[in-house]
Amino acid sequence: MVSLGGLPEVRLSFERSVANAVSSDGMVVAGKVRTAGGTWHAGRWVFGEGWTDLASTSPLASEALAISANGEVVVGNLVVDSPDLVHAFRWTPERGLEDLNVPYASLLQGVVLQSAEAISADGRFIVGRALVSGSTYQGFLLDTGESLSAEIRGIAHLEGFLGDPAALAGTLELRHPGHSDVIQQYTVTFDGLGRFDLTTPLNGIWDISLHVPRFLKRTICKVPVFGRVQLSLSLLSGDIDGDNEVTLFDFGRLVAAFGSNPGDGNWDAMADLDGDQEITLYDFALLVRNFGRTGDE
Ligand SMILES: [Ca+2]
Ligand SMILES: [Ca+2]
Repeated sequence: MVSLGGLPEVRLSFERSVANAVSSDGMVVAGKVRTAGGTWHAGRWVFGEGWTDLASTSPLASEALAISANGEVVVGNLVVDSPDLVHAFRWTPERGLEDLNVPYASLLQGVVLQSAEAISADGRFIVGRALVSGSTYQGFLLDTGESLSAEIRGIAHLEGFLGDPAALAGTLELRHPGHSDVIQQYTVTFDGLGRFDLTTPLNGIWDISLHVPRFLKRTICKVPVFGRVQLSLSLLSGDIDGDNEVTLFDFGRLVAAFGSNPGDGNWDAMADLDGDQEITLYDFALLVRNFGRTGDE
């Protein structure tokens, strides 16, 4: 449990903050903070940084009620100096605090967006309370038409591999859960520790597969890809011919290249399973360990 405190300059207030919503990784919170002037303002709390007053330019009250999965879009309501009394707002790091009635005025026609109460994980859809024709309150669903990208960060544990993972390239596939059709494919490169990082506009629940030459494919099912996702994948070695099984065909290629070094006529880089630039008994041992195995679908 973490106590979220309040604004650093407001230490003596009995009520200092209220938290209403949290990002998918738990690192960013939206809510309200008591200001030095005693007003509640919409606030955004970031782990390790504390609260920021999102409405510091206004003397009037506001409150953040919802946040996108990546913590970058905050919505809520703010008191306005007009007969409408209160308006829905959106805050982003790039655009700051915006009254939602302004950028989407052409979609509203007699409707005043008074409070934004929830936002979809990808930041595209906002719902809340609207005042319609000045007479009734109704829920609203606003399609902003703008989705946030999601970030997939991962680490590939490459069994028995002693070479530099940065010299390898892998293929990462997104498929709908339980389906075989690949919806999107990305080439991933690794750092020296096998870490990779990519962004995708395809927010959703995905089966994610990683294939790296020499290794059996690894799939993680039903990964919620919103905001920032962290994956850890252990890849088993031995698939020299790339058919996602370790069989006699892989064994045959290893035997044909046995004892070779780069530059030799029978050198086969794929058979160098441990990546030490020689085809030796160590490569053979990796193949034997996984003989008969099949990679994930
Ligand atoms: Ca194979
Ligand atoms: Ca080797």
